[in-house]
Amino acid sequence: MTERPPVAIIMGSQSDWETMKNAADTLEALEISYDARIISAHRTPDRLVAFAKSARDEGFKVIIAGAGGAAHLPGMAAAMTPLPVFGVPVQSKALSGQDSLLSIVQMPAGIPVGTLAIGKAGAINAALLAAAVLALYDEDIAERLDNWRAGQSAAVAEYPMDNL
Ligand code: RP5
Repeated sequence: MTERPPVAIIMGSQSDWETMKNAADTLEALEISYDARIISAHRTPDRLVAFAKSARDEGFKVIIAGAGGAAHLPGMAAAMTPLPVFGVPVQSKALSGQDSLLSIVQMPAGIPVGTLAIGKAGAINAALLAAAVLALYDEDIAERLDNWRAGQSAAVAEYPMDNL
């Protein structure tokens, strides 16, 4: 039997994939498998309920949820699963993602959504946080995450240069 991917990346729309692909690419760099799915809280509510209620039994350990505008997807998912949910505010056209950010971050006490930065940085960091959670119980992932971070440090020059 193939083991289920530990990370689910869900997003409200195909249009979110450009942003959420950064989370997927980061997980791939860390050799962590994932399932990416389009689940809209308002357009496909039944799909959301089915996914969120079965996510733990399906073997997922962490959920990354990206949405834009009235970004209720991460909060609704978190309401229906005990798994950690990391929310990525997708940059919206109307309000540049401030609407997404506020609607994800301002969860009333009791149902947490770990909220990241708007857009690409948030998607990458959601994947790194997911990896850090998995690394608590998986030494191989911990080692790959350590190496990834060391590589990032090594890529930063100590002195600035002209005309790069
Ligand atoms: C949200 O509405 C999605 O998360 C997306 O960011 C936003 C716009 O969706 P589309 O109109 O591009 O499908 O549900």
